[in-house]
Amino acid sequence: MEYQPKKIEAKWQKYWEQENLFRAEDFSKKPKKYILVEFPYPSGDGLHVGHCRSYTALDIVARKSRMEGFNVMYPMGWDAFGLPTENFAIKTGKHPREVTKKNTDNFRRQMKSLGLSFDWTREINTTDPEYYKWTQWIFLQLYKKGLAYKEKMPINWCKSCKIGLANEEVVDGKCERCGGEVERREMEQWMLKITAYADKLLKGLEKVDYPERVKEQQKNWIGKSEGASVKFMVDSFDLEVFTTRPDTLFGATYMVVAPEHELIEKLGKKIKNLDEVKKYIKKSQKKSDLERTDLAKEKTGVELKGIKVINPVNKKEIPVWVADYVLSGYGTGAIMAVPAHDTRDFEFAKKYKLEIKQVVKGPKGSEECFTGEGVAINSGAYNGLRTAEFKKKITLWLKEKKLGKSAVNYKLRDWVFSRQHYWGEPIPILYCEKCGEVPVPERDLPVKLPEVKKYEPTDTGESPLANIKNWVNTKCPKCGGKARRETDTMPNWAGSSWYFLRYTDPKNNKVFADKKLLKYWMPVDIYNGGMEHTTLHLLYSRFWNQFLFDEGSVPYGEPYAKRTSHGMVLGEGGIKMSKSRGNVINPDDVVKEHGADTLRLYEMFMGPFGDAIPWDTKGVIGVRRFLEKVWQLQEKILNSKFEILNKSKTQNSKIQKLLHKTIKGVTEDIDNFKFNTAISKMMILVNEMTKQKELLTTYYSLLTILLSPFAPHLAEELWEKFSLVSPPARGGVRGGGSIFKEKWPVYDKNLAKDEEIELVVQINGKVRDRILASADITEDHARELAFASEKISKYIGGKNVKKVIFTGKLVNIVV
Ligand code: ANZ
Ligand code: ZN
Repeated sequence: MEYQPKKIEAKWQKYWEQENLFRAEDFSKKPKKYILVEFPYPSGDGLHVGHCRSYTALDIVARKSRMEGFNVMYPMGWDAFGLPTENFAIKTGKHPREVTKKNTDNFRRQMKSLGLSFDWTREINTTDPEYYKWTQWIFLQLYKKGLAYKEKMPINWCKSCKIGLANEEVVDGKCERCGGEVERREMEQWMLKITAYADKLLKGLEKVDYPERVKEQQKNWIGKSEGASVKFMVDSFDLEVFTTRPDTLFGATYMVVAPEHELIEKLGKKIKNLDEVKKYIKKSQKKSDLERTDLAKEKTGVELKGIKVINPVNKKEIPVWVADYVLSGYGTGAIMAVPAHDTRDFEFAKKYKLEIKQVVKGPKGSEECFTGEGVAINSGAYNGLRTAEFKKKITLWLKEKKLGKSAVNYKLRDWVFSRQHYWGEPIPILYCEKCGEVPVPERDLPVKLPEVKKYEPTDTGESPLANIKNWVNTKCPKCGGKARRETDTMPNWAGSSWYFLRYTDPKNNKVFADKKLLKYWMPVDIYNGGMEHTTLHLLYSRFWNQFLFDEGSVPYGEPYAKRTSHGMVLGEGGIKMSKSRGNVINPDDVVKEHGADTLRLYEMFMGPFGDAIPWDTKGVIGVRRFLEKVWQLQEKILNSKFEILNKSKTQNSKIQKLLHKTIKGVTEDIDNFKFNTAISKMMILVNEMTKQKELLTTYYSLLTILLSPFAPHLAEELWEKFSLVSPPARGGVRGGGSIFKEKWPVYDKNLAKDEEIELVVQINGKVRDRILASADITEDHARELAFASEKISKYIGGKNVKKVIFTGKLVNIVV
């Protein structure tokens, strides 16, 4: 009897589809569970084994949840706008729509071949006009509330992609997509005011169940800083700075302005070394923000000769420098430098021999540049105050004297929302010769992408849409006069910012989703995705959902109740999988050779779910053997055709106990996303079963159910074969047909309990202590317990331990 995954898998995939087994039912009486994985960008390369890891894990959770009585929604769709498809279209002349169709067909085929239990009736595609109509609609709502606006922005311009990149799309000064060089360019861009939601996005984190590292990253990304703004006087000009440490004002020995700061132009005539300053500014404009703030890089700057400012607390004159470690886009673009207590200023002051004045006393042995909190010194009347109190007092004083006030700053920037590309959602705005900027009326949505012959972006930086005159030129909905369409499209983050809402009501053409359905299905109960999406997609989509909540369009402020994250699947040897390295594992090949169940099980067994793990072909084979072992257990059932409970009772009691322990373990492990240990527990059980001469069908059926979320095809096949001859797993009536209509087994507490023994501890053969321990205690653990005993350590005293003997129930220590 041979295990033939190919035959089995095709059979059951067909059956599940025919039976519509995984359809989520709107308004079912059962409790709902909305399980979501990040939908993929359907690239031409097909599914990555990294995708499979995420989808399989949540498939396990979905299948188990259904068996536990939940009405599960586990949907899938395509985040299909994006550059690779457009670039491919440019190369081949094929329409991005065709390319997308081909790629999504391939992705869908691959997912089905893995036996993933998606509800395919809810499939969505962000490039479908019926979908992006609503993406445009949400944009219009943001626009009406002043949260979408146009601004001239220095943007990161990728020369080879000819596209403006958001800061987060620039990695190490290079384009995230093509690795090409990025320069700064000023361009009019659509912006979304995510900064207006900074506080809400922070607050919302308190209510959700996200991993601590995800919360931490979002908090840091939002980067809320509380401090004060302070005015320093230069001539008639106020130089305003933002500081988190107003208590160090007495230690400000110089000022720094960013190269872009208006002061330089305003006071240009007074700057004696203006040429030198201008040269410096030019040089620093070539650097990215990242390079400029890189702590490891040496700081540079030039003094603005001839200019002095006055420190408002002690009326002392101090010099002003321009240096690019101060960013124009943060705070006020100027700082007071306190070299004694700020590392960057310290480094700079050392280099240029500027005054360093200590104003905070730290604990004994503090570093030369002490950045912590302490007690004020050299600060006039404030001496002796602790940092927190000093901050409060000086902020009050600044306010009284109209020299400053308390201030809050965020690292978070508004979201650059324009792309000069074809394959994205057109931004639904018109420019009328008379009325100016006019939003497209909602009744005219969607603004569909026109057919074009060429997808190349233009060299002027305009979108290829700009060349399609009969699309661009249109009538103004307000006055009927001549108008032009906006030719920028949305970034590929747009469609994914609300797709979780659309799944609840994917075909609605009156609203983006029905309110009652949103109320029933939302929030997403578990959302799994990559850590790399923490600060972009996860934050963007929380922003849109919170905005729609404020608009009364969705019922809950936070879209995701719980977030989980899978680790990357690396290439063999631990390096990243990539085409150029030739180490990409194609899931199709693994399915062909070993079957989908092996691939699924392997990806879950490879290591802890959250860790990055290298692919290991030997591990795949090991898992395949395990499935074969499970398959072979059938023979033991055939032996026990005349299953008489009494007869089998004694010989199976060990199995029975282990089985209940395994049910408990697997149930808890799945709940805790410990898929690898769930599998090892099943492996232990199967090993024990293999040792038996015969096996009760009841026990085999229970094993089959436990394994079913992991290896669903094999489980269905075995279930079909054996559940008929066996009494139903829990003594009830058979669900009929699929194993996935069965109930998830409940363990017997008494049977699942670890049996305890009295571990006898001897010293030189004499019993000195007895310790309660688990019956299957390991040697290491037994030794640990023995040496931790107070009685024993008293007997050992300072003596040398020569030998430790362990027999399972006894530890003998020879001294
Ligand atoms: C004086 C001072 C003394 C500062 C001290 C710190 C420590 P976060 O937490 O990042 O908000 N800063 C302000 N604007 C800046 C800009 N545009 N570019 C670079 N640095 C800037 O840090 C705020 C602190 O970073 C501010 O507080 C300022 O330095 C600096 F012992 O002011 B501090
Ligand atoms: Zn008009």
